[in-house]
Amino acid sequence: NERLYEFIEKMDAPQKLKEAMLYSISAGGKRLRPCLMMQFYKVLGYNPKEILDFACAVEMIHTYSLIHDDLPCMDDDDMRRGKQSCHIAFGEDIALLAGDAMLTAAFEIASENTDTANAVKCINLLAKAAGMWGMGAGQCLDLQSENRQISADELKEIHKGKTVAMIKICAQVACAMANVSQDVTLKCEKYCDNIGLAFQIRDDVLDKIGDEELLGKPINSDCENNKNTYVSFYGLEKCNEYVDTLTSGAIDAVSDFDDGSLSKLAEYLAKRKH
Ligand code: GRG
Repeated sequence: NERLYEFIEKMDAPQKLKEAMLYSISAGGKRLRPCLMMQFYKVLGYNPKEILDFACAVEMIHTYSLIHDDLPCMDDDDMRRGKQSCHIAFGEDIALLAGDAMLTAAFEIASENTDTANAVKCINLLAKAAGMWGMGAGQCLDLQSENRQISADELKEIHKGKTVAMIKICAQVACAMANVSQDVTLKCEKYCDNIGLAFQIRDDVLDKIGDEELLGKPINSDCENNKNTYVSFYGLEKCNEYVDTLTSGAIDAVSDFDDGSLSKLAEYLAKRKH
């Protein structure tokens, strides 16, 4: 948190834009992605502080995506994490720019103090995960799927981009920076594929039966927006089973080298309430 706030505060940017960025970055996010990236690096035997700037970059990209996702032309959500969405608090124009600024700042911080070939590779991987090989493509597919029936494969493709890519990048950066073998990288990626999909399914479950106060937003919004969700596809019971199967698969994937923290995190996410 300190590094994120310090980086934004010292920017030579218009005050309003900085306020909007700080508002969203400090609005109570769980910090799952940066924690996951740093934890992977630690499990692989390194000091997590060494990749703090990459961890901040991934959180900035995540925050940008949420600011833009809430805009009227996207999901049109007034509330996020129990507070007004960025565009409600600052206006659509400033929110759009705050999102843009956060995305570009992510690449600024990722390239700060990084001059190794591995670091350059990580910046490339981050760009791919955020853009057309990942989240950006998933968001577009999601928009195009509204108000029509899609297949199970299409649903998975949407979330592979929208949600899983930004979780998987955490493993990819940690593995690249730790210089581990292809075998270990694949195992870490499998862990992320599994917890990433489980995370989305749990998100859909919480949108149906979650506690609005804990979630900080109204439930049933997917249904009201005519969205295809895992719950509308498979029903609650099957979704819970699917989350458990994916969680076990994640834990198995990293069992050779996990110190227990990765399995604990996977189990926590499967039962999360917000
Ligand atoms: C076209 C390049 C391009 C980008 C589009 C708007 C957008 C960018 C992407 C939206 C992606 C999106 C909203 C994915 C949802 C992922 C998800 C389940 C987010 C919730 O994550 P949490 O629970 O959030 O970790 P907190 O609040 O804890 O930070």
